Amino acid sequence: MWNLMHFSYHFLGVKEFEARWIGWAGVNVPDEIGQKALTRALAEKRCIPVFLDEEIVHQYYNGYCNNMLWPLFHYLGLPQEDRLATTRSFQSQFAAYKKANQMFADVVNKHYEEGDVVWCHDYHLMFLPKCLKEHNSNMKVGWFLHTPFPSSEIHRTLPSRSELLRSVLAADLVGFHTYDYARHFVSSCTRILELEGTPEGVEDQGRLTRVAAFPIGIDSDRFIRALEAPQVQDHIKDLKERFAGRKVMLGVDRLDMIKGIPQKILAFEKFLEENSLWRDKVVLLQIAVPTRTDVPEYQKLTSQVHEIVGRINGRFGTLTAVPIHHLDRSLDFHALCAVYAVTDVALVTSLRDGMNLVSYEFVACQDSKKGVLILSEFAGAAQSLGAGAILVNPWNITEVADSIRQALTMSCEEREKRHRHNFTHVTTHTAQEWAETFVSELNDTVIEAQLRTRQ
Ligand code: ADQ
Repeated sequence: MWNLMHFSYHFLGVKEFEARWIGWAGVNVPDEIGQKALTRALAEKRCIPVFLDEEIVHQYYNGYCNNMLWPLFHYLGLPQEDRLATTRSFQSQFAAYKKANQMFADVVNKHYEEGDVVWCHDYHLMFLPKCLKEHNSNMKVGWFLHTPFPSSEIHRTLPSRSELLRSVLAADLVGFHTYDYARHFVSSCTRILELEGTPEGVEDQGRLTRVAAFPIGIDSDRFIRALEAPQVQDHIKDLKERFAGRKVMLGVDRLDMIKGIPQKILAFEKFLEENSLWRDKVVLLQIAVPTRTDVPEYQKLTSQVHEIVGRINGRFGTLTAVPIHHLDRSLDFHALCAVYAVTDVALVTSLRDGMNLVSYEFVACQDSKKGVLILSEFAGAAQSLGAGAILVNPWNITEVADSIRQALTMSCEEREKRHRHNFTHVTTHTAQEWAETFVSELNDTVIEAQLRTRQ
């Protein structure tokens, strides 16, 4: 889990990171001997584990993070049956959230060396900047959100709305994928906390927290290089044989409510309904890696997707072929690159998504084929890849079905033009550049406490 990065940052003419990672190991290790062994094993990878017990994980990670903040930040209401229960358990879950964040802070403080900068990641750690600054006001602290930050009208429904905003504002630099998310955050601070928003960020009694957009990217070279690897070429050959004579459409998602997988499959059904000539000429590969499998809402989603896929395959399948291949698992890196490379049309229909890196990975693997990207207007990526993609409202399955037809019949020139735009973006706005820009801006912030010492 990517919870926190803890950097020693050296500026030696060439920028390079010497990073240490601090994060929850994702497993319960109750005994001290086990904890010591895991700590030693992870040290080689420069990772430092935080140990959370089962009850904290239940209340903090499954509860407050994934049952409260995750749906709220993606504009998805709580499920009807969970509403009252969540309202009742809010206090204990928020207490666990703060406790867990303090446990992260204790580990950071133990390993912190003067000159380090600390980069906190995501909605799991909104309370961390405050914990760190209370312990050491000279520490440079950044916080980055990987999800959308919702409109202030949504954020103000959170019982802990003010406390969370104030904790994040303790950071020196606060980053989001898009300007919209940054703007929503600043509006929440001005409306809920009555602070002053400035073009640089948010000001509270003379102290400025800088707020800005830092759109993430991928390591595009890694994908482009992988396409030359023999294993990937073998996979490509197999897939081409397997789907010869049919256009390949692709969805790659974590099986999560926000990814709009049922909506995507229903749109594909509508396309098949309305375009009978395409029925045996197109196949949809939906690769959905299960996540948060112990959360009932995710179990329901899995059953719902299986039911829809079964119905459509029963309806449009033949003795020799089915229109949808649905896999409930992840693919290894080489297989994933091969699938991206043979795809004619990628379908990203997130109902909301901070950025969506699948769309970037698809574009990186498409320099020979120049396939079409159909992309939700509610994914952060719509702001960077919108000019090359076909943008859709994923809630409107008629519109998505029409865009599938448009993509499948698009001229080579048009595909080339759109692909060129996106490929240039993906290969120039990389993950490395994203990290360097954030850390360099964080380094450049001047901490109020240091200013006072200089005066
Ligand atoms: P995610 O919600 O996980 O990330 P995304 O950005 O699409 O979404 O990244 C998913 C990653 O998992 C990709 O690298 C993809 O290749 C991989 N993946 C997904 N399904 C897979 C499968 N079936 N098999 C193999 N690999 C699979 C969160 C936010 C996003 C934001 C990122 C980064 O929700 O909005 O873009 O963080 O900030």
